[in-house]
Amino acid sequence: MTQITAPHEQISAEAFADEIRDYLLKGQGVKPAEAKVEDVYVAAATAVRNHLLDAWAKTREDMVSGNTKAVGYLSAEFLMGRQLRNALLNAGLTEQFNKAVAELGFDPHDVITAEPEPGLGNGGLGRLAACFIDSLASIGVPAFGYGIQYQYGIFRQEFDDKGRQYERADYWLANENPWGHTDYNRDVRVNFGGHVEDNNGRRVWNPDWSVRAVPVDYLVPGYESGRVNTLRLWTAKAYHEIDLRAFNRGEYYQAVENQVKAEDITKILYPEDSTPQGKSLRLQQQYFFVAASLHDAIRTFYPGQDKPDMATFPNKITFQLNDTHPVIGIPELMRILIDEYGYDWDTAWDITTRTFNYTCHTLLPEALEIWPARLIRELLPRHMEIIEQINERFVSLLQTLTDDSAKIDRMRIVTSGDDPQVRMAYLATAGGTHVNGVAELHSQLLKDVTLRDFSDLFPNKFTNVTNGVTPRRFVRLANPRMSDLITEGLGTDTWISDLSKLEGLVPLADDGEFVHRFAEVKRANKRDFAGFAKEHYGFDVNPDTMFDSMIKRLHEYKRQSLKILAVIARYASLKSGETDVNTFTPRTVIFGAKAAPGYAMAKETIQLINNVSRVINNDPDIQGKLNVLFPWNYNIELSQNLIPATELDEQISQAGKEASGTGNMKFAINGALTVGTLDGANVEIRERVGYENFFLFGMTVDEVEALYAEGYDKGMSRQYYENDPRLKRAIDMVADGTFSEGDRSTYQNLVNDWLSKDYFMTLADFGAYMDIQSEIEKTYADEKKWFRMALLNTARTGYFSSDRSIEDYLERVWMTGPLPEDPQLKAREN
Ligand code: B1H
Repeated sequence: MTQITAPHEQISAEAFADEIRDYLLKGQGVKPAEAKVEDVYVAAATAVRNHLLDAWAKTREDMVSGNTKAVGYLSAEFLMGRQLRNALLNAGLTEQFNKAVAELGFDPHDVITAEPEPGLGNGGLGRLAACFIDSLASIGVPAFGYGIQYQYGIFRQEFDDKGRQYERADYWLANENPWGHTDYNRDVRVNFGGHVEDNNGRRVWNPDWSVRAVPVDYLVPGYESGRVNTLRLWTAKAYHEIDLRAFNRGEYYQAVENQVKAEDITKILYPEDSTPQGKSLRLQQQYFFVAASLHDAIRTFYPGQDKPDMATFPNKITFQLNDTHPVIGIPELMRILIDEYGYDWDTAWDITTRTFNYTCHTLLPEALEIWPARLIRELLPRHMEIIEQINERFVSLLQTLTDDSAKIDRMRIVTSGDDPQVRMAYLATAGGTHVNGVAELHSQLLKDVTLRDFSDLFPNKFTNVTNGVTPRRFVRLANPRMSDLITEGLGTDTWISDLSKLEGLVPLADDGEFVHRFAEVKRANKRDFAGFAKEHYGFDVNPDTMFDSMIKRLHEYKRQSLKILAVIARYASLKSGETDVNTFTPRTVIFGAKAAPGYAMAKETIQLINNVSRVINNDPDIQGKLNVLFPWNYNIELSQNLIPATELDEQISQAGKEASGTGNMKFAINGALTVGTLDGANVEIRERVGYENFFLFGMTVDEVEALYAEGYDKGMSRQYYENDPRLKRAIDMVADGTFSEGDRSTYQNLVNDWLSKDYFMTLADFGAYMDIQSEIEKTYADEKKWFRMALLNTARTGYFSSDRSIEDYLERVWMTGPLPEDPQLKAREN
């Protein structure tokens, strides 16, 4: 097979060291002997970035001059993680870097970890965007990621002495940022407010304030593709930063009011995962980045043209709406086409609907963004007019398709009544060509439930693209030992760009020696994690225990409380002697989770986990056989350290609530076994790894529905509590102050909820969960069997590469593909 690799791979370690020295002096103004590790990080990042610039310019040029439609991935979040190691890998410069840095007297690992982690996302949705742009570049598809450079990313989580979460600002830009290039010369004016006037039948928007959108460009190098795409994150600046007259009057705050108002727009990431708040500032953020991006795409593809032929726009670029956050782009493109370029409505609508596609990431009704029309009108009066017109025409269209007036009413984009609301998911569905869910089950439920009326009338709009994760970051970089073993087993490393090749490991599951080495890799990774946990958190971790992890945002539907109740139940049975401490399978249970700052129930759960940890870890009766760890501030770095060391992965959401999950994929590929419900992508993971290699438990979507129909959340959960002594004992311990130094009020909300509502059916699934945990322990006792199953998980989950997701988008949604290969790039035979 021929692989394309970038020409710069030829550079020697000595030459790379010279470049670093050069940037140390020219950039940082220091000689190597004076350099701090932070200086070396900046200089090395600059060096690797500079190696990518030619390919970056060439990729842009080929994109604009060629006939390959580009992809614009519009996303309010890109959770990138640290860049240096990834850039080195994709540019083929890792070896040179390691040697060069050592030559300069530094430890490569220290240089890598000097980089602050950019946390410009909440969780899965933002990380998915980061995986997708890596895959787009690796496949060689011309693409832009468009988003926001928040000055403060997701908050830094800390715990107080009571185990409660508190949040600190994440000022990731406190030091030099060698990756982002602020391009002041390609700024865009973004307008807000004001009113709309009629001028001889033409609508004219007179805004009353504007903000300067300045792009910060990040290079997105493909893995051995020689292609480098752009992640363009916008930052907000004021046009008039200071009011000198106010300043001279001594009104210092008023003097900078304008600057504050503008810069506030990109100040901070909203930390809500799945429950968006209908706040004006959030709408400002959304419009700000989407308007700047659309404008940027038009000027990129029609350089120097005042009246471009916008009918060709959908052939130049296709925009993917990552959830509803960028959906205001639909009326914005309509406004540009009609008001600025003079197209008639129908032509504009045709262009617009062919330009956008929409990915929905949820099933929770509260996660679907709904904006009060009043708020949109105040900030974007012309857009609200356009949305109303879209709605009217859409309702007329529906009237030609159905006589069912109740259905038409349910499908309105703008609801009727005194305080009309705009349903952004409906606007996205009506205003684009395709709508996709993120796993098979999720896409099916979108059609059957969430967007059922739409799927009845427009069945061809709907499709599925199952999520994926990048094998570069989450296998090759996170798990070098396993990567080497895979390469040895397959006799090639081409699996890194074609993960389906992992299938070739299947026969090795019957090779005892290979399975043994696979187990050795896991053990070594566990020891590494123990070291990491000691260094960063001060935890004492026993690597001779089963590593059982649950890492994800804290949300009731994900059911961290099911896990912690099971831990408490196990603790109680160890305490009472029902379970023998000496024969029990020792476990280290690891949680990582941030709670939205205003989500009280989630915060109480965090407090409970921390206190269960404190009590159990310090109980001499348990002899260290059961440990609960809760490393704070779960982020990409922690995930890259923990996932390769994990043996059991918990994916235990209530069926029908997790759209996909992507952590589940990262764990399975890295040889952890999953205990999970039939939810999200778990369903497909189980299909692929084989039912016998997955620990399934719990109710199905249909069973959940049936139980709601019986009135479960109207008080039935109490029966489960009364009927299962293990469950009763665990909940009683939470209620009686065992984990709150005797205070019975600490977990009152949790306990009351479990016993009166329990909407996500934690209690109803508890018995099945305890049973499967016993089975897991039995299996774990048979080490050969366990690691054979684990190897089969790795071998059969190549499908969950984000490269495959992107191929599916290309074929089902975007109708485009890679750029023709660049003859300037060197071909490497494999
Ligand atoms: C997902 C979100 C989300 N779904 C609102 N929805 C947000 C919604 O800032 N907000 O308001 C932020 C994020 N995130 C996740 O997307 C799903 O829960 C996962 O199941 C899925 O794997 C992931 C990627 O598709």
